[in-house]
Amino acid sequence: MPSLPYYEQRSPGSGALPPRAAFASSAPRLDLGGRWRFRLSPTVAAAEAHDGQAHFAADGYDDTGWADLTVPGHWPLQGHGSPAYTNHRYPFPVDPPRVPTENPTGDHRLVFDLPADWPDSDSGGAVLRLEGVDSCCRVWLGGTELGVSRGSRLPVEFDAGPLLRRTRNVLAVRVHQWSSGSYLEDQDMWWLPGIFRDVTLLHRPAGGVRDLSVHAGYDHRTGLGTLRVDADPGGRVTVPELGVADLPAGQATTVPVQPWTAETPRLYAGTLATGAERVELRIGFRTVAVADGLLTVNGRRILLRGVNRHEWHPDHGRAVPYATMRDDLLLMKRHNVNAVRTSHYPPHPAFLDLCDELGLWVVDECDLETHGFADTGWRGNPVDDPRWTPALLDRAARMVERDKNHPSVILWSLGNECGTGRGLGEAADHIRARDPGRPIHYEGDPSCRHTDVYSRMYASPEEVRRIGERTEEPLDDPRLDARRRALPFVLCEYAHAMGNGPGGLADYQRLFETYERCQGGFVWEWIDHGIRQRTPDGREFFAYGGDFGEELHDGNFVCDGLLLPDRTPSPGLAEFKAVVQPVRFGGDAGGVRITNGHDFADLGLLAFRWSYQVAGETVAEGPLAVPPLAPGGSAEVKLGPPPPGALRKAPEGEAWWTVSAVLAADTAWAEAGHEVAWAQFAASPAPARPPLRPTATPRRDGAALRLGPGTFDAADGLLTALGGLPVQGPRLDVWRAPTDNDAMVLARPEDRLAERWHRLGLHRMRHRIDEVRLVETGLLVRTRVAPAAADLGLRTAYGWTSDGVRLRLAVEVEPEGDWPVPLPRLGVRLAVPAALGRVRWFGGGPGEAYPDSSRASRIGRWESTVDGLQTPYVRPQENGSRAGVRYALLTGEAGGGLRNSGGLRIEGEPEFALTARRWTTEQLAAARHTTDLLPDPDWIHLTLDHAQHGLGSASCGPGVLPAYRLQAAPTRFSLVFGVLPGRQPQG
Ligand code: IPT
Repeated sequence: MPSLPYYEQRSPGSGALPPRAAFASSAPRLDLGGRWRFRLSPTVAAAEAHDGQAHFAADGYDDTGWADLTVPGHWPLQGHGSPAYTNHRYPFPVDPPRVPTENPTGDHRLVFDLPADWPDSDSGGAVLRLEGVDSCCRVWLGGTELGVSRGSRLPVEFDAGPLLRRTRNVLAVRVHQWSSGSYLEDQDMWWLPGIFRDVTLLHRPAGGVRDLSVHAGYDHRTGLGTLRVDADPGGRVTVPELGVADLPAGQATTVPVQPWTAETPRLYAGTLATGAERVELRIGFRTVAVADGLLTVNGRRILLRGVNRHEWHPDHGRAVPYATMRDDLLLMKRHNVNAVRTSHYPPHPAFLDLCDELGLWVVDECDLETHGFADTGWRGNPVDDPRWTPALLDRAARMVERDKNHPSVILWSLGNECGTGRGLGEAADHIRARDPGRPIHYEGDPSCRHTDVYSRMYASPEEVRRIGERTEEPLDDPRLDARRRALPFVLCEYAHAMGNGPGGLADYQRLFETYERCQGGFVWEWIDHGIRQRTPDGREFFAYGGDFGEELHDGNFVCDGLLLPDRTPSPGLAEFKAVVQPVRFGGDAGGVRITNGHDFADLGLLAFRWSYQVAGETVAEGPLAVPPLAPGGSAEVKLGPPPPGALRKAPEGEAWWTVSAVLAADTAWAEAGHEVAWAQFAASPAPARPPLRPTATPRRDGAALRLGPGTFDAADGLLTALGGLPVQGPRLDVWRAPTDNDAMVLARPEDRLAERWHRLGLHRMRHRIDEVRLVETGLLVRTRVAPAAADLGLRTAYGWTSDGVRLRLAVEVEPEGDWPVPLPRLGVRLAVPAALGRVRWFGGGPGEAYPDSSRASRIGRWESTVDGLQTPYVRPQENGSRAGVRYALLTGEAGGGLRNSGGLRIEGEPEFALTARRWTTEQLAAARHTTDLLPDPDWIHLTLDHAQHGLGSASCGPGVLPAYRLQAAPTRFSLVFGVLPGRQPQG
């Protein structure tokens, strides 16, 4: 067989300069991003056939027939070819290192002049730096080949000096979508080829800095920092703030410093100067260690409140604009995220600069994943085949060399989901030798033989507890077992945030705060990778796997983040923020115990406030004196007595204290007043409402029954009107549009709830009317609610009473038969006129809440619209439920015409959960994209729930924990309906 073409060779590439640190310097640089010329060929042969005529790298080549393309960018997102999504299956036959003949090949071309002030060639050379090309590139400058590179999310530099001209430099880059490197880059994400990160030309002055390593340790016992900058070829270091002047490279100095931590990201600006170049240093002093079984920074255990971040932008894919990277970090900081795992490749280098600056712990992960070999029994796995080891070492080196000077990076990760193999050991040895100052992470090898932390993904809370107690299942090898049992533990992925969820965050957090070995984790994942598209009539939606006609794909599994694709925080992020908040509130209204949950910062950066609400209205508020507690410290603070004005109001409604911690001063990531943490304490319960007195008597009126303001259909007992409002329903409802966490086929069989619900027929329950009877005090409707082909059912009685003004509905549910699955929900649904689009309620808000995701919901008076209550999960599913609702008012939106009534009032006895939509549950369940949901012109569909089943995170991980399951059981609940008076006609 002939030797393999360059793009199928296992080697890292050819022609590249040795890897080195990313740094900013005084030497001129030229950003080559912008409009390039572009030609796509369906195969490598087709691209090369073009070269037969005239090579596209040559000066004078006529590219007028080519398209324009923005670089950095992916060509499939600019109208050439299309994206494709698979989770771990390779979208081509597994025959390493061979790739398909259909190998989209993009030829890129740029002609550029040097700026007038670019130094002459006798003052030095130049390198061409490509920060990221997916997946294999071959590069020419001025018609001469510079080399070939693989390693999509890693930089490569070529010596450009000898080829540079003042004008008309022709840069030509041939990019192949598939290469041997594709086998090493099987991350769960879109396959998106292209030059997707910056391309720059760097002047390299003679006598300039080739590379440098900043060593800045911190000794927490002495408060001293030790700085040493190793540089090739040398130079002198100056850090004015520390009084360090002209320290020779390679020499250490020890000075008092403020340490760098994610909470206190103290950076010292400095320079490294040679005669020819000045390099900017941003020095953060910190020491990372694994000591006594704990991962420590500056001598203290840290708790990771992390997220996994893929690079994603709904229009630009992984070519993420700088402003977007910054927005990501601001959003993280504002939601109490303190750590990022750069899943599953080193991020754009500027992202790490921002992490240094704003303060995040970073697990920097190598661009390496061979997950698809799991589908072929791991046969031929590159990480266990020495022929691939040079490529593995090349990737490790390019990551470590580029990112070694970032204080934010505290762990190196060898990669993700590669199974096990010797190559990983060699990569770990290489990294350890090069940088002993950072522990090593890798999840895929349970023996932990190459790593310094024990890492797992999606372990259940029960298993995490055992690990916390160091009583986990032993490994077969006692020596490895003893070693692993002594390691600190992190969950590199947990709480799969796909669609509505994750549920159960608080249950994990409790473990992290109980067991010192459990040092937190990283939610999977930060953002949904939806691609922005439009319907033919111009409505925007987000596409996922399968939407581009892929023959193999994994659907919407690519949308499993805490942000929707346009970076709108999902309710899951609000939940995360509340669950991990770094200030803890315990006790009760009589005495609140406040604990500083930071690892390093005292509470001096926060200001505390209290407020007192009666029936959701704030009647008094003020500052709360809290001592500037050290990390871990706590103090009891007295609230109250309730302010005098409040007492007068108290009889009208339940009262709550709200305590909150806000930023005392502006920070780099939020303004003073930004709320970091809060809690509520009940001050007085809701005053007992007098029960509705059933004074109205029912009467028959032709085919209708009348009771107080209600008109019912005598045949089925359903309400048809309330006062002047047409109504349909209410009747028992147990169905919800399955969430991704309900529906995922990857889940364990017992957690595949949607499948089990469908099999039982919960989506097609029938209501048999057994009796519609007028009784002295009202109306009684007996029914049996059950699906075809099953002998189980829910005997359901509706008892209606009225005081002449309002209607009370008491529902009694009696399950019959053996219910093998939890119910999705238990409530009633009804339809009310479409004009009732404005919603006000007193209860949990402002966002949605479910039994195992309710920490972000606080008791108050809230207002929204029916449209505003919806969470547009990329694949439509159950959403938007407001929990703990004491009462809700539905009225006309401004301008919405309601003829006979002002609206509807629904009261809980004492509470219910409210969903209101412009479509039915069945329509919601059938929709594949948000644009499939078309508003019903006539009706708003309400579900008033007594209870819902939890969310869990079974789309990849544990299902709903027992405490949040909704088992069918005898249940009674009641609601009171009233009509709001309409506006009186004028004149
Ligand atoms: C895990 C992967 O590491 C991650 O990339 C993502 O695919 C996630 O699953 C699910 O969204 S691997 C899985 C076998 C747990």
